[in-house]
Amino acid sequence: MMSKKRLTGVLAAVLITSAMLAGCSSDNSDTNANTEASGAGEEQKPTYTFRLAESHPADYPTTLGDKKFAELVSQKTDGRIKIEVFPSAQLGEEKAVIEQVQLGAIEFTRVSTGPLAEFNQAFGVFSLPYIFDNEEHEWNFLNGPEAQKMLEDLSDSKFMGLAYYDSGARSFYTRKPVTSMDDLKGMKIRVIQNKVNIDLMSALGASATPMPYGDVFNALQTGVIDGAENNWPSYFTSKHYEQAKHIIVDGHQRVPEVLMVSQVTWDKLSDADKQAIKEAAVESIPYQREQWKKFEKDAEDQVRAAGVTVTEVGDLAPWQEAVKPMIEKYRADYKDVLAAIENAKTK
Ligand code: GTR
Repeated sequence: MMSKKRLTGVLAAVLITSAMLAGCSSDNSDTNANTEASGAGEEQKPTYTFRLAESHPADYPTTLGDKKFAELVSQKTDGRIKIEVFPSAQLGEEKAVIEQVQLGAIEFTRVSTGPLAEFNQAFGVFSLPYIFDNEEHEWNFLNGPEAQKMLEDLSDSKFMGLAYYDSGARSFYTRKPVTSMDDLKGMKIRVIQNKVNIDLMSALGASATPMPYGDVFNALQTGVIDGAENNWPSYFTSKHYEQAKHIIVDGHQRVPEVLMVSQVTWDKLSDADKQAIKEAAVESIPYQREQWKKFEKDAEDQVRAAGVTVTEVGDLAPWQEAVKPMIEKYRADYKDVLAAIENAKTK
């Protein structure tokens, strides 16, 4: 008789396989239909319907980028490759989605490089604080060869990185007023789960509480955490600003987003289809960045209008000083990439 453990394993394998087939099965029938319609002898190109998991709502700038990407893929493949965008974490929270993409059960996703760092250590560099001076510095680096190679090297973790998307800068927001770095001491701050974030919070004297994004609103409401951190658009759309009404704008991290595809899916595609998908991803970037700019401003205006207390940090030097030792701790791991980031500084 099969042991319970083994049976669970088999069931899991069956579920995964059927999920993978679900992504492509209708495609085979489409392909067959095409073959019949166009007659024998002509080379048939397969059709596909893929899913793209997105944690943000339908009108959020990353979701708009995803949709633009899907539209361009469809255009470039004469409608043969259809990518359906599932917003609002319908397919799960980021970490669970990344696992599913690794297995090929979900084909595409847009995720933050924050949770991705637990799957591909190189991406942890983006969680190091104050490494980018501003948006221009960040994008100089993202468009350069080292950051592009990181996308390709995602294949070591069973993904193919297609493009970076903008995500602005993250700042702290809390239930109780915080107007200086010292006020954060002893507070429980929700972070995206990764090693670097945990060290960052200790460096600031706070304690890191990792949890999925979708749980943060309740945790703020019930006081399980004292605060969290994010960019203006997420602070706004998640409604965290209703519970954590004090924001201190230190912009500690610029953690870009990544559009990526499962290696399992990627390996099934023809070179021409891979090319079309890559091009579509790259062409969707300017649109996403434009949407980001608009929405970021709008989100900030809206939370200010809602009466949130905003403290601008005039002098970042004490913050940067406080995190220096933790950055040094990671220097050996990220030596080359940190040098490339330094070189990408705009004069
Ligand atoms: C947002 C990011 C999400 C998610 C979230 C979080 O800025 O776009 O993908 O990572 O932060 O804090 O979990």
